[in-house]
This record gives sequence, C-alpha cells and structure tokens, in this order.
Amino acid sequence: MKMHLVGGFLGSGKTTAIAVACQQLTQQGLKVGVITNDQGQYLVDSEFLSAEGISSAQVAGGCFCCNYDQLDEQIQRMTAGISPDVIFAESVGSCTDLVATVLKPLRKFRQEKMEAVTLSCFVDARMLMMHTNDRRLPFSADTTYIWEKQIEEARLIVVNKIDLISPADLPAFKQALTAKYPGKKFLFQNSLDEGSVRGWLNELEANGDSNKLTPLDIDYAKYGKGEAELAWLDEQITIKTSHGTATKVAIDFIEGLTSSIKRQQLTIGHLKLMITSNGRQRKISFTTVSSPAAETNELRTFFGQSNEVQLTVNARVQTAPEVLRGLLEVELGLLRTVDTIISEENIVFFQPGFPTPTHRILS
Ligand SMILES: Nc1nc2c(ncn2[C@@H]2O[C@H](COP(=O)(O)OP(=O)(O)O)[C@@H](O)[C@H]2O)c(=O)[nH]1
Ligand SMILES: [Mg+2]
Repeated sequence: MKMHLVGGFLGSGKTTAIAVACQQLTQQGLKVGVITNDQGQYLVDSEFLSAEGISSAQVAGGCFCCNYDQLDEQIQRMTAGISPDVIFAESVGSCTDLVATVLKPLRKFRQEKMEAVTLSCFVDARMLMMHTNDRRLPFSADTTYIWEKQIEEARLIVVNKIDLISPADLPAFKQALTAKYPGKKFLFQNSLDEGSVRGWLNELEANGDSNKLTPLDIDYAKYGKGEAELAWLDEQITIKTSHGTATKVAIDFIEGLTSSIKRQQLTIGHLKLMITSNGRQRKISFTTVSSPAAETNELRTFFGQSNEVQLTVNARVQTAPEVLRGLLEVELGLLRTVDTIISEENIVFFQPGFPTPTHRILS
C-alpha cells in the first residue's frame, strides 16, 4: 500500500486534486481511500468526497500530528475494510512539521505495511507569486511563518491553480522559484484539469518517496501563535421556507457573510460550505484570494427553487472565534422572518490549541 500525505495551506486545492486523483486511480482498477483531517468535526471535505463516491475517513478534532494514534487507527480500519492500494491523507491546512511528526512515525511504526510514503505540499500559485515578488501575504507574521514552513519541509511542491496566473507572468515566476528554492521539484498544476493531475500522480509514482526528507527546524511558539490567530467555526444550518425561496435565502446568507468578512477586512483562510437541497449537493469555497460572485450566481441555476436547504459551514478566518460567530449570527438574523425558519445545530467556534505532537522524530 502507498500512502500519499498531502499538505499545504487552507484553500490551496488539496481536496480538489485528491478527488480527481482518486477518480483516475479507480479507473485504473486500483482501490483508493482518503483520510481527511481537521480541527473540527462536521467537515465539508468529507461530505464532498462521499458525494463523489470516494471512500473516506476522518481524523477530526485536531491535526494528524497531535492525533497520530487516530490516524494510525483510521489506516488500520481502512486496510481491514477496503484494503486500499493507495491512501491519500490530507492534513489540516494550518499544520506543518509533518516530516518529524507524521512521515517519520509512519515509517518507524508502520514500515512493513507501506510500499512508499510521499509528501506533497500544495500552494496557491497566486500567493506563491506574491511571495516571490516580495509582497506580504494577507496573514499575520506568525501565520505566514506556517505557510513558509510548509513549503520548506517538502521537496515536491504543487504550485496549484496555475490556470489563474497570466501566461505572460509564468517564465519570470518559474525562474524566481528556482532561484529562491533550489533543490525543490515544482509541479505547475490546474487541479480542475484531469491531465494536469495525472502529472502529479506520475511524479508520486516515480519520485515521490520521502525517505530523504529532513525534519524542520521550527519554532513551536511561533507556529502555535500562528495557528491560534485563525478562528475556526463549524455549524450546520437548516433553512425552511414555504414559497420556494430557501435557495435564495441560502445564497443571500453566503453573499452577506462574505461581504461582511470583507467589510471587516478579515483574511479568509478557507470558507467552505456544502449546500444540500432537492436531493442535490454542491460545495462552494472562498479562499484567501477568490472572487465569490460568479460562484453564488451559478448556485441559483443549479438548485432552482426549494423550500428547504441544508448548509454545512466550515469557516477558517483570521480573527477571534467570537467575532466570526458574531458575523454569522448577524447575517442569519437579518434573514429570519415569519416565513423563513432558520435553525442551527452543532455549532462550534474556537482557536486551534497549541500543537503538541504525539511523536516528533528528529533523526
Ligand atoms: N481555478 C482553480 N481552482 C482550484 C484549483 N484547485 C482547487 N481550486 C478551487 O479552490 C477552492 C479550494 O479547494 P480545496 O480543494 O477545497 O482546498 P483545500 O482546502 O486545500 O482542500 C475550491 O473552490 C476549488 O474548486 C485549480 O487548480 N484551479
Ligand atoms: Mg481540503
């Protein structure tokens, strides 16, 4: 069995690429599974993968490194269940130091069952270009430190969303990357394109093995602070109306929330929603650099009129958790009327706790 560990910041495109890769491997007759990871419990990514017909399990309530035994348990379960040829493990987007805390422990404790363990780091091409152009990223210094450390520890860097970079800027960008990061392998990828994702799979197959990676030299105080500067909010919302307007209310909520985050000048790590209505499901994402309008317009046509919509919300935004919760409450409050019943369940909002890995193998 091969294990592909997929790291990289919130919203960089990990789940999208994994889903496309799984479809391709399945078509080749291989059995694949995905283990998702998050600090929260009700995960849009897990719902998304199930909707795509992909076997998935989750390590929830904390990152792989701090819940290593849960990761190991999920690998065992998956092995006993579907006996996969390949497992993708997607780590939480605010996590780093994966070589010492996940890869090395996997090699040490599960060596006999793994043909290969690989590590890829996904990065949003637009943010990487800002970085190579010496522009500040829209995160605090400590959160930016995590983003930088994720790139530092991997050899294989998937420069994702390359379709969103102007072709005219590409040569200089590639040159700047080679100069800034000697020794790394860069893949320029559009994860919405099957052929492009095939290139990543080929690279994992041929050169992905991670046994030469060295553990990071990392300041945990800075790392912990960077994580704690992000607020996490998860909840499930049900909107019920009687005149077919539930889709409209859901879209008004999403647009209201994104505008309000923008007005407050808060940086989004990743705001993901799974929308379910009329027996159909759709994931919608807003990331650090994204343009929401086009996406919400498309939802109207996709869902049509309906009297009930369910939303799973996973918001990771740079602010205090209470502030994020306050924004959601205000937006939902504005939409409640005698005909529009909005209920909320499984609400959690918090800052990630200080990272305390189960294992940290530095040799
Ligand atoms: N244009 C473009 N969008 C992408 C690409 N990869 C992912 N996305 C979008 O980026 C958003 C975040 O993707 P997701 O896979 O959930 O990110 P994750 O947080 O790293 O798992 C989604 O809206 C995706 O559709 C890409 O290569 N090109
Ligand atoms: Mg994801």
